[in-house]
Amino acid sequence: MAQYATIPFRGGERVTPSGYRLINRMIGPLRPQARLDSAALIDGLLAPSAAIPPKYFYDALGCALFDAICELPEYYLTRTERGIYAAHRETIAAVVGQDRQFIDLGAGNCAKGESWIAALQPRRFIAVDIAAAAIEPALARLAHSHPEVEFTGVVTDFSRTLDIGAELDHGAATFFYPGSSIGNFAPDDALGLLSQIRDLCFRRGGLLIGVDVPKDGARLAAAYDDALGVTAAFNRNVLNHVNALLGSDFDPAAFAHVAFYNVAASRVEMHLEASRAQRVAIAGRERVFAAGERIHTENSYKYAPPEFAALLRRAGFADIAVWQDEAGDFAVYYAE
Ligand code: AVJ
Repeated sequence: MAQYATIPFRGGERVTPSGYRLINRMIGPLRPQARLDSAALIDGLLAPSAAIPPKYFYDALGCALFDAICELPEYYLTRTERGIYAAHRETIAAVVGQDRQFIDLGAGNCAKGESWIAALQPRRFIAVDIAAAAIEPALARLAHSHPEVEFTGVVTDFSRTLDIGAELDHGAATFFYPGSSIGNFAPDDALGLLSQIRDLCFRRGGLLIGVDVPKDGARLAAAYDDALGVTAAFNRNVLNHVNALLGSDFDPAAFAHVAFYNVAASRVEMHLEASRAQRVAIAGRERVFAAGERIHTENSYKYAPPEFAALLRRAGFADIAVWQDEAGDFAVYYAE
């Protein structure tokens, strides 16, 4: 059974100007499974081809570095998606519908979700993220500037299961999954997550999702290996986070950032490459890295619109609308 620890956050219970009682709250972590998770993390590090799941990027510094990545000239994703929303705000809002519960998946700083509040007028805003440190201050800010909306923060790792059903009410729901975060899942796992979202939409509702599109490999590589080295720092910082979680002694400076577009798999891959041979102590074991050996830290899958629409249909969605920027660099879908 899910365990719930309810942490009150700024706002608590309050009465809105129009007399509604709203309860703002933080819930989670759902399914605390720290033991299971660190066992999987250790297995991944000790495996012949070492890997770290990308969810470990997002400690406090990782969240700050990701926010910086979104401002980089090379990282076209965030600003292109924002441009699509700005250009089609009214049309999208008419298709999505107002007065719903709005579930912001992987909400982070909630900036993209907040940009929809005025147009969609959600009754409830539920921010779901693995990083409490990111959503808690964001929700405190939003609760202050949007007194008519009830805010809930749910801290959970939905990379395996999206078990947020208990936090939803019976009204129609709009799921929001922006930023091409779905790209972190291999296609089969993406289908699994989309199917779970589809199951939670059964009482009327839909999914508004932003997904990156395959393009020139050099542009993609630059987006994930910027001139300032912010993405390199973001990638290396995962080792600081792992050290904090496991007590391991990775030296982030001894690993180089590697990012490239794997055309055959239609994904950008990020790796950390050992600059020299080294030994790392991990949970009472020793992992020897040869010079040039890599730790795989992220896949970021890209989908052409017909492919992604087909994936949505396989997940059980029927009506699918797509909006793109003029260059076709990014795509936004609403699926019911
Ligand atoms: C948050 C997973 C969408 O894959 O583009 C950014 C993460 N990694 N730069 C992405 C990321 C390197 C980002 N997602």
